[in-house]
Amino acid sequence: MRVYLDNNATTIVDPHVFETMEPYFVQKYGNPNSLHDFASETHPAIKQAMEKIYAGIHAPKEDSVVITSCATESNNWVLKSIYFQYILTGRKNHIILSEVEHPSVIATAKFIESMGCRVTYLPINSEGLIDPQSVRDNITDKTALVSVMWVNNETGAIFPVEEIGNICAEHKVLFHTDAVQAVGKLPIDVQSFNVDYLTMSAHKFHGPKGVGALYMKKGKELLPLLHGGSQMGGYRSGTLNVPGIVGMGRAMEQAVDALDFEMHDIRELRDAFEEELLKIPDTFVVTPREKRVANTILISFRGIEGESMLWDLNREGIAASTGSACASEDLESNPVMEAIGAEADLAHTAVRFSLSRYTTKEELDYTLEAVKKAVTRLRSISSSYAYAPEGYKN
Ligand code: 7TS
Repeated sequence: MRVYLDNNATTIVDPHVFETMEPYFVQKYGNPNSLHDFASETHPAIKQAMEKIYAGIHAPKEDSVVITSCATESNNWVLKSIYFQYILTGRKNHIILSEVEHPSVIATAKFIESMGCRVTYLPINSEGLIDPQSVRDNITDKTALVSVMWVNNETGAIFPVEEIGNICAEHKVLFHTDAVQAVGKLPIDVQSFNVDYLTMSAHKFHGPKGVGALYMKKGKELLPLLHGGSQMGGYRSGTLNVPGIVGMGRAMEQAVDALDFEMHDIRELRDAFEEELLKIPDTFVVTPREKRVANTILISFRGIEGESMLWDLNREGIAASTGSACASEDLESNPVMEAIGAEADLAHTAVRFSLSRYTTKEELDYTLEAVKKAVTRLRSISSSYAYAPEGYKN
């Protein structure tokens, strides 16, 4: 059996999405900006796809949704443009983020920090959550931007973006949220709370890789990301990725349609699986279930390196993760485990299982047995587990 439980890293392309994209490679391949029928026959599909993306986040027509190549690009754009518009010009000198943002936000913040911007990294508490009050406490009249993700990719924790957005509005500070892990898992309505910029990525909700987007509120426009032609309103020039846009639109539509299923049926599957995992002695999960999206489990198995567990599971055909794939090659401990202050030996024990609407109970039953087998094998050879003091093991 092959089981894919790394859906926070990427998802399978929904076959309907693939079908919708297919004609735009070999049949309708015109450049949408050209002046002939090869071009104009792509226009209805692009228009429809953009309407679906707007509808999926309830964006009003006057606001912009700019298609990018990925969430990393959207996140880089927001922070770097804010640097050019507000920091470099001396109007402001400060931005605020959570300390567990995706590396595409953290690394960009470090870069603009090296160029003279002050950056505050807000801590998370022992449940992996953010206190909105900490945003209020750190805002000054020189703060240009607050950037806090909607859902954490490691734990699945839902951050209080509504409260944070309102605090930003009160203080006239711009607010960006990386909603990559929220699309398709929570209802998104950019008109229901204060948000100026919102990042998305199609491959996290059964769309194609290489297509992302940035929502941008009217009146809060960033500088153009790529100068050139007039594509994407001049904000991101370059020939449109027609199949990608068409695919993202269809994926967004399906994500909205499947939302109830994701929020309820997947939650039931996840909860039952998690309860069984937690019956294994010396295991724990950071964020309480009701404060998480329905698909994610970040679980620690005391005495077992996360990478060893992945190795054993992979041999059984099961794909899981120790955290963000973007950071997993350097064998660093999970950033969230570090941020909550987990002891060094525990910080390396986290394993992330992330489900999707394609996950079945049979796959989870199979995975549970494989995890139990791996725990027995790995603990029998674990020096840290074997030498644990009395009372250390329940
Ligand atoms: N933001 C968040 C919250 C993410 O989870 C990711 C990818 C990105 C941005 C980057 O997205 P991309 O479109 O540029 O690829 N996160 C993960 C992960 O958790 N494991 O692998 C990739």
